[in-house]
Amino acid sequence: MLDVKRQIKALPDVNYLVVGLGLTGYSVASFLLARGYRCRVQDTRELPPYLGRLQQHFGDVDFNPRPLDDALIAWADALVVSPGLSVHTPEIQRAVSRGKGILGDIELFARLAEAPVIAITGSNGKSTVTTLVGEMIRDDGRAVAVGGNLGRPALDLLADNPEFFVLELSSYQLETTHSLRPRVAAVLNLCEDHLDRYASYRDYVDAKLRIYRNAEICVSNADDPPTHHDSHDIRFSLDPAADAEFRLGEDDDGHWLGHRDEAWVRTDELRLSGRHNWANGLAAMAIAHALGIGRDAIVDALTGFGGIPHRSQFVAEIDGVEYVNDSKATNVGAAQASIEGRDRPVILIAGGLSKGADMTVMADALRRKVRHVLLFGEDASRLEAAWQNATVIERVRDMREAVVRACEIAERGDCVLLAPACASFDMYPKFEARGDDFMARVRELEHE
Ligand code: UMA
Ligand code: ADP
Repeated sequence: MLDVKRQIKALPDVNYLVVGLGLTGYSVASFLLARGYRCRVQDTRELPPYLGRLQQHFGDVDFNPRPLDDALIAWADALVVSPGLSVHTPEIQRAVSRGKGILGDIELFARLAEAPVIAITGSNGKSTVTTLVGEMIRDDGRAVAVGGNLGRPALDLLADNPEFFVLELSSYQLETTHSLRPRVAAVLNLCEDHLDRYASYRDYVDAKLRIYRNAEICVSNADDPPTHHDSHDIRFSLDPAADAEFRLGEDDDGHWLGHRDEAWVRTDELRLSGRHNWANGLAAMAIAHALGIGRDAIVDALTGFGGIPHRSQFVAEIDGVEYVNDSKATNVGAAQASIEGRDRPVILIAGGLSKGADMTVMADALRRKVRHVLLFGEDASRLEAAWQNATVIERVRDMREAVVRACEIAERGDCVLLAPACASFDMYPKFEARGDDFMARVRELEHE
């Protein structure tokens, strides 16, 4: 049994059915069981990833490896649904029609959190901006807990009792959240993603924009109007001429990121590469400034931050060819930004599950910057059809063949970039495993 000394605010004393036993389900079930709430757990999988660990901590857990049926729904007062499951499934809709509460881990967190919450969403850049804001707060000497869709699940952060919580939130998590009142809420950008789960792009955007409900301060992207909330938003922009509080500036020496006309940091002082990361830097500056974090801490964090693994991660330079792992570029917007961010001609490795997105929007970037595309994975033929007139396309079997072919094709001065524009689940358990595979294959080249 976990030792929970500090009693965090109480939740209603009702029957909780934890739906799904991945990382979120584990965090919710542990939280509830450790505090003595009545809790049952359901998952369609016989052996979901966190069952063993839950049993190890709590002994005889009431685990139900079967579909969400009427008996379970009848027992429950509230269903705490994992983000990987759509609330639009007939089973969950049956629970809704029976008056059961449907919530997610972020909803439980929102009811319990006592410190201000900074909530960050968007199609891309969430993890980078969330991590950067955490670093800025830390560099200002304040206690901060960072997590959500990235790293530690939100409920695990409560025990830290910090001065600020910084949460990365996905559209899935926002759908089941009602009580969040963020001190600052940010939507970084919007592009097509997760259309395998939403009936329309509008539904996906609406789920993201829920983050602004009851927020004290809203931060949006001046260059991406669908992210806007209202005229009181604090905005950031990559357009030097924009009327944005935090913006990119330009002078004879190059570019800078700053507040209105004040240059705070020159882009050549940043360790992060690519214009998309300038936008991420500006977003983090806007959020931290809104919280009252000092300029020195903001600038120190920006210049010290080397990025997160699997996001435009430099792997090696072999015979004048650079190899970059951007396995986290799992949608069209991310892959496009990743390609645009390279200053060399690109040999692109892409493919996987395209999640119903329109792949043709990337054709222009491919035409301008990509010499050759190596494609594999379940939706390779969809991508090939969308990109066939843009550049040279070649199909390969797997990552090993992709890296070997890329090495044969690449010329000194090129960049071999893994930016798949797709999810990895057709061939890997997660995007990190795909990135690790790429890096391992590149290391094999180094030893040849
Ligand atoms: N599943 C079943 N049967 C079940 C329950 C789940 O087959 O009964 C499947 C789901 O369909 C899904 C998988 O199990 O394919 C995992 O689902 P989950 O909800 O259990 O996932 P968690 O392990 O809890 O991880 C989730 C987030 N995953 C998703 O939203 C899909 C993680 O984000 C997040 O880090 C974690 O909670 C902690 O908050 C990952 C992600 O891919 C990185 N997020 C998407 C993204 O960033 O684009 C939204
Ligand atoms: P998320 O958590 O939203 O997936 P990450 O910070 O992990 O975002 O970045 C994932 C990938 O998205 C990066 O590797 C890069 O390819 C792309 N990306 C990052 N920031 C941006 C941005 N501001 N605009 C477009 N694409 C971006």
